[in-house]
Amino acid sequence: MADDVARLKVIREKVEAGQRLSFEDGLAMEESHDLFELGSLANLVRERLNGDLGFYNVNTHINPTNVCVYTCDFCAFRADLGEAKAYVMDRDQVIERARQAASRGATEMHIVGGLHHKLKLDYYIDVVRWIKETAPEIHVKAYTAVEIEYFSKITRVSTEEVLKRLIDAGLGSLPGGGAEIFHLEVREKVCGAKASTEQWLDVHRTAHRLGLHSNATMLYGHIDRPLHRIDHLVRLRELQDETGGFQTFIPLAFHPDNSEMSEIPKPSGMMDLKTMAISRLMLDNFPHIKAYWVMLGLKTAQIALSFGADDIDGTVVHEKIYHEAGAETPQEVVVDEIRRLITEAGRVPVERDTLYRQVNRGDGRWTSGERIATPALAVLNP
Ligand code: V47
Ligand code: SF4
Repeated sequence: MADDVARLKVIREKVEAGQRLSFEDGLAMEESHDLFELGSLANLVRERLNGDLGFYNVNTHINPTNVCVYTCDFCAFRADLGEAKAYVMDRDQVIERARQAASRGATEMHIVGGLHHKLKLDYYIDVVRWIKETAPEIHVKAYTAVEIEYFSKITRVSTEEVLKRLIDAGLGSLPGGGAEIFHLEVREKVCGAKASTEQWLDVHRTAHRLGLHSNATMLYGHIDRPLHRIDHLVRLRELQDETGGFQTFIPLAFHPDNSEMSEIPKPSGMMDLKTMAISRLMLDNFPHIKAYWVMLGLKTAQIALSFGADDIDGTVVHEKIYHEAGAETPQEVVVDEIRRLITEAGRVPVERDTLYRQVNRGDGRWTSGERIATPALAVLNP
């Protein structure tokens, strides 16, 4: 206990001085039970970077197919070819989704899906094109690094070329999925067949070089241990030092239902908030940390706004990945409810677009304004 207090005191001094925390500091925070001190430190960094702002967006999810060649242990979403629940969306269905999204005033469509045994890269490119042709104003945040790597493998063209073809079709940025846990001890066990850690990082490096922004995630609360999580965060921090292309980090809480790891309990509230705080503290060069309410639940996501998070994602519609794994959150939360939760948490609600520009609404139309700056990043990482 005395040790814990002494170690957190040193960590506080570093955080107050704007110094980078080490791998060992990360492990010390993982070992600590002082949730309030960790939260207070994370809040300090959160307010330094994003003041009192609480971001949200108006978005929709689309999962073009659930058929997947891979069999990640944690996944309740995937289906085999020919299985009853297997589906592939056709052009009309995608266009209908884009129309619905546009009529709801969505600024973003988030695409993620399975890696189908037979579909060609052209299908995945068409999905982006169909959306942009239907709703050119909507930002398409599409395909995880795992998907990009798979497209490259099946077409035998480089990931750079795959990204360029998607950009030509209207791709705006990459979501953060597929990162899971980078450490080999875990990755090999839970999702060994898909893109490796190096491949995941390299797709993001390439995307950043091509001018795309991207997000990053970490799937925690299954067989991962403190060492694996800190290793994951440090690897992301290193790539961000190199490229500066990441916008947001999203810790994803494991949902066990209907997965191969259904015997593992859901992460506790303590673990959710600790992981949020430690992520904010270790990822000093990431502008934003997202408390994805769909997986955390609205109540924890709201509290997370005081434990390092500055964003609670959007009015997500048609989310399948978590709901098939047992998420009990509603499919859509209306804007008024999101704003109320943010305000009640003592933050100022700001609707952002995918690239963190303030969204202005009026007469049923919306426009993006200026990018919202996080000036303290420049001070922390000159
Ligand atoms: O990569 C799959 C995860 C991810 C389960 O970039 C599971 O803004 C928990 O990455 N329990 C896809 N997690 C979703 C994703 C995401 C979500 C929200 C916002 C953004 C963003 C990205 O979902 C997968 C995997 O890590 N996942 N199954 C499960 N049972
Ligand atoms: Fe396939 Fe993604 Fe599910 Fe893994 S997590 S089985 S890659 S759909």
